[in-house]
Formats: sequence, C-alpha cells, structure tokens
Amino acid sequence: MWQEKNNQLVREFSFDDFSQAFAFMTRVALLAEKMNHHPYWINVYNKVDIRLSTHDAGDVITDKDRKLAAAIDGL
Ligand code: H2B
Repeated sequence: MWQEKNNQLVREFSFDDFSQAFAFMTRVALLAEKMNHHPYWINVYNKVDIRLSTHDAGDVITDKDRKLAAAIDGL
C-alpha cells in the first residue's frame, strides 16, 4: 500500500521480470500524461519504486498525488 514518507506518497511494485515492470511503467506514463501529473520513480529490473509529490506546491503531497496513486492502483 501507499505510505506517506518525507512529504511523498511512496509505494514499491514488484513484477516477475523487467519486461512486466516496464509495461507497467508505460501504462503509468500514459496515465500521468492524461492527468498532467508525473511520478518520480526508480526502476531496477523487476521493481518500480514510485514517489509522488507535487513540485508546483513545494514538493508536498496534494490531491493530485492521491488521485494519481488511486489511478495507478486501478490499472
Ligand atoms: N508532476 C508532479 N508530480 N508535480 C507537479 O507539480 C507537476 C507535475 N506539475 N507534472 C506539472 C506537470 C506542471 O509542471 C505542468 C506545467 O503542468
């Protein structure tokens, strides 16, 4: 589940392999573009570590982050 850490909504996703992780990232990227809200993320092989905050609001968690997190969970 998503956790609040250092003014970021964070969650780590694990997949079977890199291909699945990257496919997930592609879907998140399309969501992010649609919502005009973009993730900070780190991908290493089958793991995708996502950290959401709103830069425009001074790098804090806003409703935009909560909505993107919910949309990612809905994929
Ligand atoms: N993504 C995130 N995570 N935070 C923002 O403040 C933000 C963004 N701002 N995506 C958007 C784009 C802004 O820079 C554009 C100009 O709308």
